[in-house]
Amino acid sequence: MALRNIRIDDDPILRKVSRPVEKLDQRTQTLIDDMFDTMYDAEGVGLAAPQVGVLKQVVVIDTGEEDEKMVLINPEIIREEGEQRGQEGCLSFPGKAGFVTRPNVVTVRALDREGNVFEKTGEGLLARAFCHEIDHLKGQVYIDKVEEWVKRE
Ligand code: GNR
Ligand code: NI
Repeated sequence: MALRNIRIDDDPILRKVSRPVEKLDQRTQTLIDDMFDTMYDAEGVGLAAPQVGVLKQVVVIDTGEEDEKMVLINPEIIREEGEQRGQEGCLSFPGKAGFVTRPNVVTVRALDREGNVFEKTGEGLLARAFCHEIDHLKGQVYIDKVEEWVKRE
């Protein structure tokens, strides 16, 4: 169990583009384990490597729905369908939430932690998480896509 520091707010690393993983070495496996530990500790449903300061295309997701503990390496969105408008938050922007429109159904192609290619279709929150995390790998953050901020007292 090892926690990594989550980069927040104006940390410039959050705006940088991540590089594809070329070989799934021990460093990457440890990164994945630490990302799960960090995500569960912070009670997030997903985490992208740049959020812990590593500019590699690695994402972990666990929405708490049926497909638990997903690892996505070098992910790409290959299909999008429909539209959903819903609330989004980000561990890198604590204390904020806003409404963002996303596709309602999203299919990704990625490598799992063993390096096997897989495709996965998600709907609702999982589709939203796919979009949110893949945006992180491109240096894009949800705060630039918010249509309406959620008011907090
Ligand atoms: O914990 C998180 N919740 C969330 C809610 C709606 C849409 C996306 C997310 S991802 C976020 C964790 C995070 O910051 N991942 O990058
Ligand atoms: Ni985020």
